[in-house]
Amino acid sequence: MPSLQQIRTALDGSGQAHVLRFWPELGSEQQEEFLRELAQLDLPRLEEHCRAAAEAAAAASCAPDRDLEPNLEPVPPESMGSVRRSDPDCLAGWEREGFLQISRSRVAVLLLAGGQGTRLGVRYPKGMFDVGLPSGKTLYQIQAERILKIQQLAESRLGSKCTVPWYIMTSEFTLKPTQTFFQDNAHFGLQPSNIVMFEQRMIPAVTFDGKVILEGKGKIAMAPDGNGGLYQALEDNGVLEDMEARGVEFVHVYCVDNILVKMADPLFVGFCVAKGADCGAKVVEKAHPAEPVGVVCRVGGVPQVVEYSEIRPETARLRGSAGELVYSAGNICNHFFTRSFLQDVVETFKDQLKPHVALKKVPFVDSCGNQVKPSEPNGIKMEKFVFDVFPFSRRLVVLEVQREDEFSPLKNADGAPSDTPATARNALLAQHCRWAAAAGAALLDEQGNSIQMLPSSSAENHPALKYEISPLVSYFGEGLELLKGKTIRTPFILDGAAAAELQA
Ligand code: UD2
Repeated sequence: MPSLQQIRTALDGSGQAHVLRFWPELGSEQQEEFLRELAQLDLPRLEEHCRAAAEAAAAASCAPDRDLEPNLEPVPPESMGSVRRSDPDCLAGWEREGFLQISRSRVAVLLLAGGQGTRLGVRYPKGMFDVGLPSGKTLYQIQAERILKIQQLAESRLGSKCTVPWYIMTSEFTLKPTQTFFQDNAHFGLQPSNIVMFEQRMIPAVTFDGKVILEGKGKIAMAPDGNGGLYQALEDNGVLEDMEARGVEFVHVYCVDNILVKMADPLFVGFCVAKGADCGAKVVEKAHPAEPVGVVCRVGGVPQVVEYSEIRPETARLRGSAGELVYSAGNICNHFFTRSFLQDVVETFKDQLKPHVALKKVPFVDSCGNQVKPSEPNGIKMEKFVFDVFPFSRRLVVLEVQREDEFSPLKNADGAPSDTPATARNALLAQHCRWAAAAGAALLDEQGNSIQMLPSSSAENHPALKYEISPLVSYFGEGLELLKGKTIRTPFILDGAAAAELQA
């Protein structure tokens, strides 16, 4: 670890001497802790980071990139697949391919869970959030159980025991609580050795004039380096070597907050493998032009995602002759990568990823040592995005899936108009009712009235349904023959015990 003197010299040399302004006021324990934090900074590159942040913020002022828009085109049809428009044989073929790869233990899932969940407003990792399902399951538990189930399905289809390792990228904010939560819950039945948690880097927030922000007298305002920090984190933590040792060839990367995420989705994996792709993205048709999802498209002929914060509203609103949005391929942060592509990114491309600028309200201590909570943005956070490697892909494919089956993210606290605990919960419960109805069950609400579920019924039609199917019973609606001809009154949880009772 560098000494205080070495750190002081480096800070002085990069125009950041103010960072140690309150050093003499700190107690010895605080000094020790601060020193440890400072030692983790990338001091040789600090000056460049601060200057780049200030310049990028000044240039962009968060306005969209003017050069981007004239070169924008939708994804060409030959790179697209669609669950809705493909014939059942074709879908079954992709799914078979995916199951084959899973059964050979060649597929891993990788969770991006380093975010701070600021919009949701909780002080613990989002994966630990309980959206209020009848079972009380958290997002982490649902995801763990889907892994258990997909392993089991692949085993029973192909007769070979297999593992889907779960890689979880955390940050300084989320690593410890996530580890403790998994331990306290016996890893939700998964083998602890098949869960690999690793940490992404943190970088300092900077003022508009390029100064590192002090959050406390002995604390720098640090933030994770964005979900595109993944590639540096893969290298820092030897994750690709771990994948290679396990024989993993394909990685399904996803974000923590989509309650409907299909872990290691055999159809998506099989689609990407069958198309010989090195990168894949799942999309849903955008709900409306301002929906906060990136748009998968091409820029100057190269595949890319243009993030919702960076597309001009007038471009997002463009419509084709039939009234459809021209840029409708809404990114749901569900990606496929081959391990060899990730290896190329880590070895060759990752330093070419350009950070994106976000202007944020960052609490700080002023020069007199007073704590200030700004009401206007005062700081710059630089983030890399996970999909910014798409331009390096040799073959990127895009699979459009059905929103009501696969996408309901938890972003905001209850009370917000969208993407809340209530909308996530209702989306899952409505899906489970559709599965039960499709399997031939008659459903009654709490008053005993019959519920009519159509294949297209959504949470909005039936907000109060409380019929939940454990992922340990069904991964995506399969295996529910036991419900045929049964009448079920909600609230009801179909778990292993209830399934055994129904079959008795
Ligand atoms: C993400 C996508 C957006 C759209 C939307 C759908 C990115 C950059 N944007 O936007 O295009 O697909 O999701 O829901 O992917 N995370 C980290 N480390 C970080 C920051 C974030 O691991 O430093 C994780 C975070 O925990 C979450 C995921 O990345 O699982 C997405 O982060 P977000 O919720 O901030 O992304 P959002 O909604 O702005």
